[in-house]
Amino acid sequence: MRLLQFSTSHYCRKARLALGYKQIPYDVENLTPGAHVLKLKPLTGLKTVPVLLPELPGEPIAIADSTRILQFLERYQPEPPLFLIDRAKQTEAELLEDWLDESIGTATRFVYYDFRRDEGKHIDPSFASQLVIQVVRWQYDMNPAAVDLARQRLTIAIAALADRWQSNPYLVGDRLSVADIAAAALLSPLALIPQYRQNNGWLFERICEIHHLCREPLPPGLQSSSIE
Ligand SMILES: N[C@@H](CCC(=O)N[C@@H](CS)C(=O)NCC(=O)O)C(=O)O
Repeated sequence: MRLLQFSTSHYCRKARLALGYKQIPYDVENLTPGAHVLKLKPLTGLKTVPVLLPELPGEPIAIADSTRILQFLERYQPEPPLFLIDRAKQTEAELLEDWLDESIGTATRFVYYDFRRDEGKHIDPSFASQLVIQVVRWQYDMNPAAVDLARQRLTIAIAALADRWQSNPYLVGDRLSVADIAAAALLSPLALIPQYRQNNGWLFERICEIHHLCREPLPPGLQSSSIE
Protein backbone atom coordinates (compact mmCIF):
# COMPACT_ATOMS: atom_id res chain seq x y z
CA MET A 1 0.00 0.00 0.00
CA ARG A 2 1.06 3.59 -0.55
CA LEU A 3 0.00 6.63 1.44
CA LEU A 4 0.01 9.95 -0.41
CA GLN A 5 0.56 12.59 2.23
CA PHE A 6 2.00 15.87 3.42
CA SER A 7 4.54 14.85 6.05
CA THR A 8 3.30 17.47 8.53
CA SER A 9 -0.46 16.97 8.07
CA HIS A 10 -2.34 15.88 11.18
CA TYR A 11 -4.98 14.16 8.98
CA CYS A 12 -2.19 12.07 7.42
CA ARG A 13 -0.99 11.24 10.94
CA LYS A 14 -4.48 9.84 11.59
CA ALA A 15 -4.13 7.46 8.62
CA ARG A 16 -0.61 6.43 9.71
CA LEU A 17 -1.82 5.69 13.26
CA ALA A 18 -4.47 3.31 11.88
CA LEU A 19 -2.00 1.62 9.50
CA GLY A 20 0.46 1.23 12.37
CA TYR A 21 -2.15 -0.14 14.76
CA LYS A 22 -3.06 -2.82 12.26
CA GLN A 23 0.62 -3.38 11.43
CA ILE A 24 -0.03 -3.09 7.71
CA PRO A 25 3.17 -2.44 5.75
CA TYR A 26 3.04 0.67 3.55
CA ASP A 27 5.19 3.26 1.79
CA VAL A 28 4.63 6.98 1.98
CA GLU A 29 4.85 9.42 -0.89
CA ASN A 30 5.25 13.00 0.29
CA LEU A 31 3.50 15.39 -2.10
CA THR A 32 4.49 18.99 -2.67
CA PRO A 33 1.78 21.38 -1.47
CA GLY A 34 0.36 23.22 -4.47
CA ALA A 35 1.44 20.60 -7.02
CA HIS A 36 -0.52 17.98 -5.03
CA VAL A 37 -3.76 19.01 -6.75
CA LEU A 38 -2.47 17.87 -10.15
CA LYS A 39 -1.92 14.38 -8.80
CA LEU A 40 -4.96 14.07 -6.53
CA LYS A 41 -7.81 15.55 -8.58
CA PRO A 42 -7.68 12.96 -11.38
CA LEU A 43 -7.27 10.15 -8.83
CA THR A 44 -9.99 11.03 -6.30
CA GLY A 45 -11.88 14.09 -7.50
CA LEU A 46 -10.72 15.84 -4.29
CA LYS A 47 -7.61 17.84 -3.47
CA THR A 48 -6.87 16.72 0.07
CA VAL A 49 -4.44 14.25 1.57
CA PRO A 50 -4.32 11.61 2.96
CA VAL A 51 -5.03 9.34 0.01
CA LEU A 52 -4.39 5.61 0.26
CA LEU A 53 -3.48 3.58 -2.81
CA PRO A 54 -4.13 -0.06 -1.80
CA GLU A 55 -2.22 -1.41 -4.85
CA LEU A 56 -4.15 -4.68 -4.48
CA PRO A 57 -6.13 -6.61 -7.08
CA GLY A 58 -9.89 -6.16 -6.69
CA GLU A 59 -9.53 -3.10 -4.44
CA PRO A 60 -10.13 0.57 -5.36
CA ILE A 61 -7.22 2.41 -6.97
CA ALA A 62 -7.40 5.28 -4.49
CA ILE A 63 -9.23 6.05 -1.25
CA ALA A 64 -9.51 9.69 -0.25
CA ASP A 65 -10.36 11.05 3.21
CA SER A 66 -8.98 9.75 6.50
CA THR A 67 -12.37 8.41 7.67
CA ARG A 68 -12.82 6.38 4.47
CA ILE A 69 -9.24 5.11 4.80
CA LEU A 70 -9.95 3.82 8.32
CA GLN A 71 -13.16 2.14 7.08
CA PHE A 72 -11.22 0.48 4.26
CA LEU A 73 -8.47 -0.73 6.61
CA GLU A 74 -11.04 -2.24 8.98
CA ARG A 75 -12.62 -4.18 6.12
CA TYR A 76 -9.28 -5.17 4.60
CA GLN A 77 -7.75 -6.36 7.87
CA PRO A 78 -10.26 -6.68 10.73
CA GLU A 79 -7.64 -7.61 13.36
CA PRO A 80 -6.84 -5.86 15.61
CA PRO A 81 -10.23 -4.14 15.36
CA LEU A 82 -10.70 -0.39 15.32
CA PHE A 83 -14.48 -0.70 15.26
CA LEU A 84 -16.36 -1.50 18.47
CA ILE A 85 -18.61 -4.56 18.59
CA ASP A 86 -21.43 -2.75 20.41
CA ARG A 87 -23.38 -0.95 17.66
CA ALA A 88 -24.35 2.06 19.81
CA LYS A 89 -20.77 2.53 21.01
CA GLN A 90 -19.44 2.28 17.46
CA THR A 91 -21.92 4.95 16.35
CA GLU A 92 -20.76 7.16 19.23
CA ALA A 93 -17.12 6.64 18.19
CA GLU A 94 -18.00 7.52 14.57
CA LEU A 95 -19.79 10.69 15.67
CA LEU A 96 -16.78 11.74 17.73
CA GLU A 97 -14.50 10.97 14.78
CA ASP A 98 -16.63 13.12 12.48
CA TRP A 99 -16.69 16.02 14.97
CA LEU A 100 -12.92 15.79 15.42
CA ASP A 101 -12.37 15.66 11.63
CA GLU A 102 -14.75 18.39 10.60
CA SER A 103 -14.54 20.83 13.48
CA ILE A 104 -11.60 20.20 15.79
CA GLY A 105 -8.96 19.29 13.20
CA THR A 106 -9.71 22.59 11.47
CA ALA A 107 -9.68 24.56 14.72
CA THR A 108 -6.31 23.01 15.60
CA ARG A 109 -4.97 24.04 12.19
CA PHE A 110 -6.08 27.67 12.73
CA VAL A 111 -4.59 27.94 16.23
CA TYR A 112 -1.40 26.12 15.22
CA TYR A 113 -0.63 28.29 12.17
CA ASP A 114 -1.45 31.44 14.13
CA PHE A 115 1.06 30.35 16.78
CA ARG A 116 3.73 29.48 14.20
CA ARG A 117 3.65 32.94 12.62
CA ASP A 118 3.74 34.71 15.98
CA GLU A 119 5.08 33.36 19.35
CA GLY A 120 6.15 30.12 17.66
CA LYS A 121 8.08 31.79 14.84
CA HIS A 122 11.36 30.66 16.43
CA ILE A 123 10.45 26.99 15.65
CA ASP A 124 11.38 27.72 12.03
CA PRO A 125 11.96 31.39 11.22
CA SER A 126 13.28 30.57 7.72
CA PHE A 127 11.78 32.46 4.80
CA ALA A 128 10.55 29.22 3.22
CA SER A 129 8.72 28.09 6.34
CA GLN A 130 7.16 31.48 7.04
CA LEU A 131 6.05 31.66 3.39
CA VAL A 132 4.29 28.28 3.69
CA ILE A 133 2.59 29.52 6.88
CA GLN A 134 1.42 32.69 5.11
CA VAL A 135 0.09 30.68 2.15
CA VAL A 136 -1.82 28.27 4.42
CA ARG A 137 -3.27 31.20 6.39
CA TRP A 138 -4.40 32.81 3.15
CA GLN A 139 -5.74 29.51 1.74
CA TYR A 140 -7.99 28.92 4.77
CA ASP A 141 -8.82 32.61 5.37
CA MET A 142 -7.30 32.57 8.85
CA ASN A 143 -8.09 36.04 10.14
CA PRO A 144 -7.94 37.03 13.86
CA ALA A 145 -11.71 36.59 14.35
CA ALA A 146 -11.63 33.09 12.86
CA VAL A 147 -8.62 32.14 15.01
CA ASP A 148 -10.43 33.41 18.08
CA LEU A 149 -13.45 31.21 17.29
CA ALA A 150 -11.14 28.26 16.73
CA ARG A 151 -9.52 28.83 20.14
CA GLN A 152 -12.93 28.87 21.80
CA ARG A 153 -13.90 25.67 19.98
CA LEU A 154 -10.73 23.97 21.23
CA THR A 155 -11.43 25.01 24.83
CA ILE A 156 -14.84 23.32 24.67
CA ALA A 157 -13.40 20.28 22.89
CA ILE A 158 -10.64 19.76 25.46
CA ALA A 159 -13.17 20.01 28.30
CA ALA A 160 -15.41 17.45 26.57
CA LEU A 161 -12.49 15.09 25.96
CA ALA A 162 -11.30 15.48 29.57
CA ASP A 163 -14.61 14.04 30.80
CA ARG A 164 -13.87 10.83 28.91
CA TRP A 165 -10.09 10.56 28.56
CA GLN A 166 -8.89 11.69 32.00
CA SER A 167 -10.42 8.73 33.81
CA ASN A 168 -10.40 6.16 31.01
CA PRO A 169 -7.68 5.23 28.50
CA TYR A 170 -10.27 5.18 25.67
CA LEU A 171 -12.83 7.77 24.59
CA VAL A 172 -15.57 5.19 23.98
CA GLY A 173 -15.85 1.70 25.45
CA ASP A 174 -12.91 -0.32 26.68
CA ARG A 175 -10.83 -0.56 23.51
CA LEU A 176 -9.07 1.72 21.07
CA SER A 177 -11.50 3.12 18.50
CA VAL A 178 -11.54 5.51 15.56
CA ALA A 179 -12.37 8.28 18.07
CA ASP A 180 -9.07 7.79 19.95
CA ILE A 181 -7.09 7.71 16.69
CA ALA A 182 -8.79 10.88 15.43
CA ALA A 183 -8.28 12.77 18.71
CA ALA A 184 -4.63 11.68 19.06
CA ALA A 185 -3.81 12.81 15.53
CA LEU A 186 -5.91 15.93 15.16
CA LEU A 187 -4.94 17.52 18.47
CA SER A 188 -1.24 16.58 18.19
CA PRO A 189 -0.07 19.93 16.70
CA LEU A 190 -1.04 21.59 20.01
CA ALA A 191 1.93 19.82 21.64
CA LEU A 192 4.17 22.62 20.34
CA ILE A 193 2.10 25.36 21.97
CA PRO A 194 3.24 25.94 25.59
CA GLN A 195 -0.16 27.16 26.81
CA TYR A 196 -1.83 23.87 25.78
CA ARG A 197 1.06 21.74 27.03
CA GLN A 198 1.10 23.35 30.46
CA ASN A 199 -2.63 23.17 31.10
CA ASN A 200 -3.47 19.75 29.69
CA GLY A 201 -0.75 17.25 30.62
CA TRP A 202 -3.30 14.38 30.62
CA LEU A 203 -4.17 15.10 26.97
CA PHE A 204 -0.59 14.72 25.79
CA GLU A 205 -0.14 11.58 27.91
CA ARG A 206 -3.06 10.00 26.04
CA ILE A 207 -1.69 11.20 22.70
CA CYS A 208 1.66 9.56 23.52
CA GLU A 209 0.00 6.31 24.68
CA ILE A 210 -1.96 6.03 21.44
CA HIS A 211 1.14 6.69 19.34
CA HIS A 212 2.91 3.89 21.23
CA LEU A 213 -0.03 1.51 20.71
CA CYS A 214 0.05 2.35 17.00
CA ARG A 215 3.87 2.22 16.73
CA GLU A 216 3.91 5.70 15.21
CA PRO A 217 6.74 8.13 16.08
CA LEU A 218 5.61 10.85 18.47
CA PRO A 219 4.63 14.22 17.00
CA PRO A 220 6.88 17.30 17.22
CA GLY A 221 6.91 18.67 20.75
CA LEU A 222 6.46 15.26 22.39
CA GLN A 223 9.47 13.49 20.95
CA SER A 224 11.86 13.92 23.87
CA SER A 225 9.48 15.02 26.58
CA SER A 226 9.14 13.57 30.06
CA ILE A 227 5.70 12.29 28.99
CA GLU A 228 7.39 9.89 26.58
N1 LIG B 1 -11.63 15.49 5.88
C1 LIG B 1 -10.31 15.30 5.28
C2 LIG B 1 -9.45 16.51 5.58
C3 LIG B 1 -8.04 16.39 5.03
C4 LIG B 1 -7.33 17.72 4.94
O1 LIG B 1 -7.86 18.79 5.31
N2 LIG B 1 -6.09 17.68 4.41
C5 LIG B 1 -5.31 18.88 4.20
C6 LIG B 1 -3.93 18.71 4.81
S1 LIG B 1 -3.99 18.75 6.57
C7 LIG B 1 -5.08 19.09 2.71
O2 LIG B 1 -4.86 18.12 1.98
N3 LIG B 1 -5.10 20.35 2.25
C8 LIG B 1 -4.76 20.66 0.89
C9 LIG B 1 -5.86 21.33 0.13
O3 LIG B 1 -6.96 21.54 0.70
O4 LIG B 1 -5.61 21.65 -1.04
C10 LIG B 1 -9.72 14.00 5.83
O5 LIG B 1 -10.11 13.58 6.94
O6 LIG B 1 -8.92 13.36 5.13
